[in-house]
Amino acid sequence: MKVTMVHDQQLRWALFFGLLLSLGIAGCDDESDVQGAVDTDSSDVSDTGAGDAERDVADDVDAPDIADTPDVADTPDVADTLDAADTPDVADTLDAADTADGQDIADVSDVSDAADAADAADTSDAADAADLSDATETSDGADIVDASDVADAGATPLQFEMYLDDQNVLNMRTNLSAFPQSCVADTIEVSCEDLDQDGITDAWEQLVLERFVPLLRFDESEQLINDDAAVLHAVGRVAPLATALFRADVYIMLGYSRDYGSCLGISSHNGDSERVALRLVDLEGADGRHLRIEQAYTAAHEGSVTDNGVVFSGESLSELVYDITADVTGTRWVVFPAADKHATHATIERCESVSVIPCVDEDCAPDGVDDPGNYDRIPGVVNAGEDAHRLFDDLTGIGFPGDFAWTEDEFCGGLGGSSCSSAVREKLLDNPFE
Ligand SMILES: [Ca+2]
Ligand SMILES: [Ca+2]
Ligand SMILES: [Ca+2]
Ligand SMILES: [Ca+2]
Repeated sequence: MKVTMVHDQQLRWALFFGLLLSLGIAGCDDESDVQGAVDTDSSDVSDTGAGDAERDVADDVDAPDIADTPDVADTPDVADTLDAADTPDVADTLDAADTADGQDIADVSDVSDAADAADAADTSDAADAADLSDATETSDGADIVDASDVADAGATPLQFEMYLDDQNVLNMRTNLSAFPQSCVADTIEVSCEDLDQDGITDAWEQLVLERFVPLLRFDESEQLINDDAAVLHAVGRVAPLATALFRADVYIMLGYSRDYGSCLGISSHNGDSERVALRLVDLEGADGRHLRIEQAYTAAHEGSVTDNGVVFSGESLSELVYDITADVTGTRWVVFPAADKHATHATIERCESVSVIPCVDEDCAPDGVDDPGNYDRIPGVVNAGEDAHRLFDDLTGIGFPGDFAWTEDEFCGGLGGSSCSSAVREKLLDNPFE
């Protein structure tokens, strides 16, 4: 199928560039034309799909939902509405609106407020875990209102904090251990289950996915912005590494219902599986409670001759872009998907410097618009688990009916068809750091 598709695309491009040449437009050598034309998202499709159904067993087990139960009795959640407009540490001011909470006002180090603020922005299940941090006001012993969270009593609320260190690298601190035994011993108010059986707590995996999934800052010409039918959702995988220091690799497939193509849509296709990946390290060597980005990968035309994927590590990590205002969690990684094609770039400069050749060039970031915030998206993200023990496979629930996380079939963005994009599983399994 790949061969057929490439031929089709080459034919289309040949026709297209024949048109360009006939119009007297020069400056592109044939080789790069073809390179640009071969859509990199194409995938080998050899899987018949057999066996997928039986592996769907875990689909209904949505681990982080377990955390929902205590939330029901968590009446002070109402205060989250007030926290919604907050950037993290400013949130304490809003605690003043939490009537009995006056003593919190001066507490500028209240980590849990960052978590409260996060609740408003979250749409996915991990947010429910974060909701538990409503009870974390226990860190402010004087917090009377949150004492009403007695329904949650007996366990320690989940806490986390995202921040940049002095080298402009993103860190996360949390009281949730990556290891189930510690999770249980610490009586953190989340499920300590490890249903994908990789040795680390699934709630920790979900927390990591939710907080490290990047904000996507789109170009002003990006078609999905005004496409009501567009679906954007991420599928992730978190896998621990066996190293002296605690490390984990985070794979995040950025799923789009469509690649709109470049040059009048000539290379468009259903389904667009892009991705980023991170290697996180616990510099304290402990158990994932103080994570720092050690390496980052942004994929662009992955696996093609025009592969512009970049691995950032060491000093180059400081190139990564963050936003401390667009997201109420405080600090979030920002990447720049190329207009309509969605190749993911770490910086605007890297995107715009891909090429100056028409139809191969790429454009990023909203320029000259009145409402740049309208071009920001933070995708929801589900944890696919591990191949041998899948947590999420059928992607219908996130807007991609007919697509699966773990199949070898190509990803068609819920729209069906053929000549779509690389299988999601490739994005979850291929390690860009090794
Ligand atoms: Ca796990
Ligand atoms: Ca995992
Ligand atoms: Ca694409
Ligand atoms: Ca732009």
